[in-house]
This record gives sequence, C-alpha cells and structure tokens, in this order.
Amino acid sequence: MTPPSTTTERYNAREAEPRWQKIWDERGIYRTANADPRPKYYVLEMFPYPSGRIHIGHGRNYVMGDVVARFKRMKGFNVLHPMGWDAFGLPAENAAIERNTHPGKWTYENIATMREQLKLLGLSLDWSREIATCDPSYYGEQQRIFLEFLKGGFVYRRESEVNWDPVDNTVLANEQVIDGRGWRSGALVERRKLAQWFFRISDASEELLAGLDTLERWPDKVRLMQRNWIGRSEGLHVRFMLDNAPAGLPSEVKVYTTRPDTLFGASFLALSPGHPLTEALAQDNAALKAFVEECRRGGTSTAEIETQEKMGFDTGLTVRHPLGGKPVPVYVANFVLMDYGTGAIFGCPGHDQRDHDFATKYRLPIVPVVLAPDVDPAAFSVADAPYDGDGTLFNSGFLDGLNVPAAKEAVALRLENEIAGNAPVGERAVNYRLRDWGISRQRYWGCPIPIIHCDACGPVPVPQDQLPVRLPEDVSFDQPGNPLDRHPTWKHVNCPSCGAPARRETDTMDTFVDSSWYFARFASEPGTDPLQKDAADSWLAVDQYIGGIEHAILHLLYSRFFTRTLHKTGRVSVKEPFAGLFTQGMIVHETYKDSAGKWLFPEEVEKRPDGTAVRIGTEEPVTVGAPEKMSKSKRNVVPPEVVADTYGVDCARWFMLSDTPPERDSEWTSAGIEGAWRFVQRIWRLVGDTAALAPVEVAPPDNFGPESTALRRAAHRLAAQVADDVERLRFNVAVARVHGFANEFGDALAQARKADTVAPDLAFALREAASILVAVVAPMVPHLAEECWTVLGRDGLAATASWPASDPALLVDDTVTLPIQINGKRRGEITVPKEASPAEVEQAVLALDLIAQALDGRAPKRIIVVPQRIVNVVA
Ligand code: ANZ
Ligand code: ZN
Repeated sequence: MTPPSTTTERYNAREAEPRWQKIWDERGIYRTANADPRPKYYVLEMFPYPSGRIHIGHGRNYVMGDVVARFKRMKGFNVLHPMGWDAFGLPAENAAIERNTHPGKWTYENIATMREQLKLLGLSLDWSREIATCDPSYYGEQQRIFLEFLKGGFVYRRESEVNWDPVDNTVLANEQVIDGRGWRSGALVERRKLAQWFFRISDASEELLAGLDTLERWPDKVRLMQRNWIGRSEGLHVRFMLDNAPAGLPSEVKVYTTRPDTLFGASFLALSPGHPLTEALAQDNAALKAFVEECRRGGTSTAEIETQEKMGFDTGLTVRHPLGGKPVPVYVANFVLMDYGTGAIFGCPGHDQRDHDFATKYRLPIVPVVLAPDVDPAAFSVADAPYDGDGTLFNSGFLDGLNVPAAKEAVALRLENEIAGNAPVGERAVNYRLRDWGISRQRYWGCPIPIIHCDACGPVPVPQDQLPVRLPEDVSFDQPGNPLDRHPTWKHVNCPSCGAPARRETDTMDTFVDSSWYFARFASEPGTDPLQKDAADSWLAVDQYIGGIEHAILHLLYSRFFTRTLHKTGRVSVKEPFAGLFTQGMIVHETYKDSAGKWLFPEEVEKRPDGTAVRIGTEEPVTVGAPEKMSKSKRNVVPPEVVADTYGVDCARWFMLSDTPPERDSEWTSAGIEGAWRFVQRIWRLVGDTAALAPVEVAPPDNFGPESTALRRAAHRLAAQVADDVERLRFNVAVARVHGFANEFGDALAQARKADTVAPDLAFALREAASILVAVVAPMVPHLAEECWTVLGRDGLAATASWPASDPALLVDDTVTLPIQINGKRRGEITVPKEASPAEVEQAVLALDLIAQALDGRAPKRIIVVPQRIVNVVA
C-alpha cells in the first residue's frame, strides 16, 4: 500500500476551540476536590480587578499559570487553579458618579464580561471556587478576621493625616489628588487629621525581613525591593540639651542618626512640624503656627512630601553640641517626618543632600568632616555639593584620622558612656522605614470596618451574630464625600455594649486588605466556611504565584504580614503565603495615530511592507509609534475575541509563550501571531501525516533500527527537557525545543513516506513520537492537543493524560564524537556509537566525503583509531 503524501485539511481552531471548552466544562475536569490522595499543587495568578474588558496583554500571566497548572496535572498532582475578582475599589465609585449607576452593578457587569473573556482563553480554572471580594460572604469573613486581629493587638486606632478637599469637604484618596489639587473641585488640597485604623505591620518588620531569606523561589529583585521597603537601619539616638528651654517645655531633643561619625559637622537641629516641641512652641508663636500650617498644605503621599522645596523656621532656640559644647540652632523643617526615627534630626550639610539644600537656603555653616580618599584637604570642598562617600575623619577632634565605620563606633562608645540626668546621651537604635498600615478609607465601595462608636464605651466591635456588616444598597453619588456617612439610617445603631444610641464606623477598609488573604479563601470548597483551617493548611503555601512586578512591594508585603498574623491568631498554619513567585513581563504593541493626533486601534490600521501604515478605508497616513504597554488609553490593544476569531486562542497562547523569556516584555506583532498560526498548522499536519502512515496502534517491536531509534531518542528527550523547562517556567525555551523536534519529526516522516511500506519499528516510533509531541504541547495549546489526540485515536482527553514518561535508556547519550586528523592536521569529526569497534569506526571514516577528497581516491596508508578519543589517517 502506498501511503498518502500529506494531510491537506487545515486545523479549524474557530470550530474546535469552543467545542473542546464545552466538553471540558461538561466533564468538570478542572474542578478540584480537597480530599484527594495525590500530592497537591497550588498555582495562582494575581486576581484581576474587574475594570471592564481584558485585552490580550492581560492574558499572558493567566496563560503562563495555565501551562503550569496543566503540566502539573499531567505530572500527577492534584492541582488547585482558581480565579476570582478583586472587586472593591475606587474606579467603581468613579463609574457610578459618571454613569449614574451603582458601583456593584458596574462591577458585576464587568465580572460577567471578563469571565467570558477568560473562558475564551481556554484556561483550566476551577470556576466553582470563583470569588468576588465584594460578596458579603467574603467581606463578612474579613470583618471577622479584623476583629480577631483587633483582639490580638494587631490593630489600633490613632489620628493620622488625610488629603482634605476644602471645597468639596471630603477626604481624597492619593490618586484623587492631581498636582496638589482635588480632582473634581480643583481646590488646593490640605492635610487633616482623622482618627483611623492601623495594622501593626511595623512590629513585624524584623520577621518580614528574616522571612525573605526563606523565600528561595522568589526573584532576587523582588526580595531586594521588599528589603529596601522595610528599610532596616542601624544608628544612634542622641540627646541634645536645650540651652534656653522655655518654662514648661522639655529640656532636650532626641534625634536619630545613621551617621554619628559626622556629628562634628552638625550645623543645625531640625524638628518635624508635627514634633511635640514644635506644637508646644507654636502655642504662643503665631509665625511658627502659620509655618506649620503652610507645611500641612499639599498631599500626604511620600512622593509629594519628598519633592517639596525645603522650608525651615528658626525657633530662636539653641542646643548644646554633645561633643564640644558649641551652640547649635534649632529649626522646624518641612522635610523632617514625624513618623520616622524621633521626628528630629541633626543636620550635617557637608555630607547630606537635604541638609545641604537647607543650609544653603538659610546660610548655615557647611563644614566637611569626612575627607574623600586621596584628596588634598586644602582642595577638598563641599560648598557646592555634599560628599556622602567613604573617607577619613577630619575637623572632628578625637575622631580625626579614623575611617567612617571606626568613627561611628567611637562616637557611639563615647556617648553611651556619657550620662546626663541618669541616662546615657547616646543609645544605639535600629529603625525601620516600614510604617504601620493605615487601612481606613472614607469610601463606599469597600469592606465596612465592623465597629460601632459609642460616646460612653468608645469603639465597640460589632457582635459576631451581627456580621457581616453589609453595605447599604440605596446610596447616591450625586454629592461629594462618603455615601455611607450621609446615608439617613445606616450608621445609626445602638451600642452593643451599653445600648445607648451610637454610630457605625463609616470608613471602609483599604482594598489591599481584600487581596491579602484571598489565596486562603480559595482553599475552601464552595459552600463551606470562607476560611477553613484544614483546607487552608492543606493547600497553602501557594506553590507558584504569578503576577506583575508592580505588586512586588505592597500587595506581597501585606499578604505576607496578613498570613503571619493569621498564623498568630490561629487561623492558618503557614507563615509565608507564596512559596514560589514569578513576575512576568508585559505585552507591548506599537501605537498608531492619525493625522489629527487621535489614537487608532490596530484593527483600523493597515501596515505596508515598507513599514509605513495607512488607515483602512480612508488610506490616510498613520504615524507608527514605538511599542508600549498595551493600554486602553492609547488603543494599542488587541481584544482576545479578535484573536480567537482569526487565528484561534491556541495561536495566541503559543505566541505569548514563544521567543521572549517570560520575565521580559514581549511585543505583539501580526508577523508573530501568523508564525504561531503556521506552527499550529504544522503540528496538525505532522500528526495527520503520522495517522495516515501508521494508522493503527502497534505493539512495540523487539528491535528498533537506527532511524526509529533516533526518532525515539529525540521524542523521549523532548518530553524530559520540556518538563524541566516548564518546571523552571522557561516557556520560550520549551517552545524552541518543540520547534527543533518538529523538524526532526518532519524529516523522519519524509523518509518514511519515500519507502513503499513503513517498517513496524518505524510505524511504532512515528506514532509514539506524535503522541509525545501532542502531550508535550498540550499545556500550551490545549485545544489543538485534544483534536490531535482524537486523530491519533488515543483514549480519553489530552487534558487528563499523563505526561509522557521518558525511557532512561533513550536519554543517555550513547554516541561519541571523534576528531579526525589527516597527516597530523585536524580535518573534521565523526559521530559514532560509543560501542562501535575500531573496524566499524574505520569503515565509517572511509565513507566520509572529506576523506575521499583528501585522499584523492587513493587508499590511505594507515588508519589509527584511538577508541573514544581520535582517528588518525596517514595518507
Ligand atoms: C545626621 C546625618 C548626617 C544623617 C549625614 C545622614 C547623613 P535612614 O538611613 O533611612 O535610616 N533622618 C532621621 N530621622 C528623620 C526623619 N524623621 N525625617 C527625615 N530624615 C530623618 O536615614 C537616617 C538618616 O535620615 C539620619 O541620619 C537622619 O540624618 C535622617 F551626613 O543624621 B542623618
Ligand atoms: Zn456604649
């Protein structure tokens, strides 16, 4: 029988993809049971905010997570791969204002749209565990957790500053302050003090820092960012005695410094505007009071405070320098933060930029005390810029000649042993940049803080049987401010403790709280308690967490703190939520603008071969901009539906995994997606051709010839190597290997087609190779894999198949490559089986073209084969 030459029919993704999705769905194969004897594997992508619609750029991390989930299932794990919605937040309120709708309605509509879009991508998710953080069952549990944290001493209430819009009379979120003005009123924003709730995350600084060392499967970059954010520093507290302290005020100021070595360069002391001494002095100093108010203007974000111009106020007071006793003036300065160190500093303008700016502005002395190495002291100046490098102390009395670390130590020792009024003047101290986490938000669309304020009893927890505290539905957004606050009835309740009329807390929680434990929520099966300890313990930690680098700090740090606190309150056993973390690169795309400067969608543009572009329909020229992160505002987005309709989502998945390492940005191009399409068709043809040449499953023959052995080796190696690549999330490497294998496989098929009949060993090897190929690509192109599985007549679904086991005998490399020398000169090499006899090697060498050419048809005088080493030909 002559085998047919090729499969001509094309793979029709548009028809096949929805069909297989329906079958997966009907058979519930991605639903996960907690009671399952197989080892567990939990893979999670950072859950999305339901902002509207997704574009293909959003899909990359879900596809990566899906490849891991599908791969681990094939490897025999009980895989948890859930999805949910980070559903509270400001955009929903903004939408409510703009469109006159309810934030909940807007949110749930977006969820419905985005759920369908995600389903389109063929993700192997357990949708039965879907959660939305705005669901009362979710946020009710969060309220319980809040109260447990409160009881455990991990939550407290204090006054803290917020952005205040004086025209709209409302608190603004940082993102509602634009260039220092309210986003709606345009009024200059002020800072106001408000009693707010805080999580004591700063108490956990040391353990959060130490825990980073255990997170071996996190990117070093992220661990470093967290380390810097926690910002541990070692320094010295130094007490400065006031010379002329006004009656009734403290007689000293304590500062925190990490550079005690520069103490002789101190030319001023600066207090924060919020320092108790500042406040006391301002009581009867109108000018100082006005200055403090001036400092209060502008937003509360750190970025804003750091970029403000340095401002100071001379209090007229002086302190004694603790080494030497000269008087040092005391200022109030806007750049000194109240909630860091002691809220007071000594300024050394010679060696610190901020102090230098300040001293220059207020004409204070700038004295260098650290001399840069190999510099002439006479020529060394810090008048124009401070010097913050290493060096040798000078202008510094007993410190002169010491290096910086030695000088730090010397100052610490001296001041530790100097006693003033029963206490040492200096004390070593450790400080952390990490601040406590303020969670109160004066917003509607968030988790209500379950507290009732009573004039007699103070803040009282809402009793358990009254949880959840639900958000009222009947709210209006036609006025600025928090609708919960002006709701006619919602906040008016009786005190649970004494029964007197009282008020509900109208603040809601920061949405970062919602995302700090959702991974634990997914562990509970649907219809059970939201945070079941057994379930959480059996699934946590998340084995592989995948998301954007933009969450490297806050979300991950808060989740780590939250998990540690859940551990302390007995809710879960783990301390760290994410054992493995991967931060994927973004998908970027060119931008297009018409002549009027309006952004155009890619589907409105036709690219010309010369790189120029025109608008489809009008033919007007289009300006092509550099690839940028896909974003709605620049319209450089590709909707998943469009890809699904034209190429099929498997092509999109394949393309997203190809070429670029997953941690790097990847550019979406039509050439790229077309390339993926061609490869999908190629796999389809390889499988089809195999089925045509070797239509039935045959038992493995006793002996394999060289051709079938070579193909088997390649296939078995592919399975082993791709497994390793996927374990390490090197998807692009896996894709490259599949390409390489496809070439070998294609060659083997072409050879087989030439013969009149396909030998049984080759028939077996071809079918085996096709099955391995399909199984190996199944996690990446799952729909195509199912279709191919059917063509090969395999049982069951590709999605539930096992990962192909590689025969170890086929993995060892049993060939050896020997260099060939002719008359002592290296001329080439030959690859032969390791066990080949010298006679066999000799024969193989003589058959080479290069030998025939070198010998010009004559026979060689001698051939010396050194087994496993070299072949010498004497001509
Ligand atoms: C004197 C000095 C001399 C300083 C010098 C630096 C350089 P880190 O490393 O981040 O802990 N500082 C202390 N408390 C502050 C506050 N509440 N607001 C603003 N700045 C504050 O930073 C410690 C340094 O930051 C301290 O060391 C202090 O300035 C300043 F050549 O003391 B230094
Ligand atoms: Zn009361």
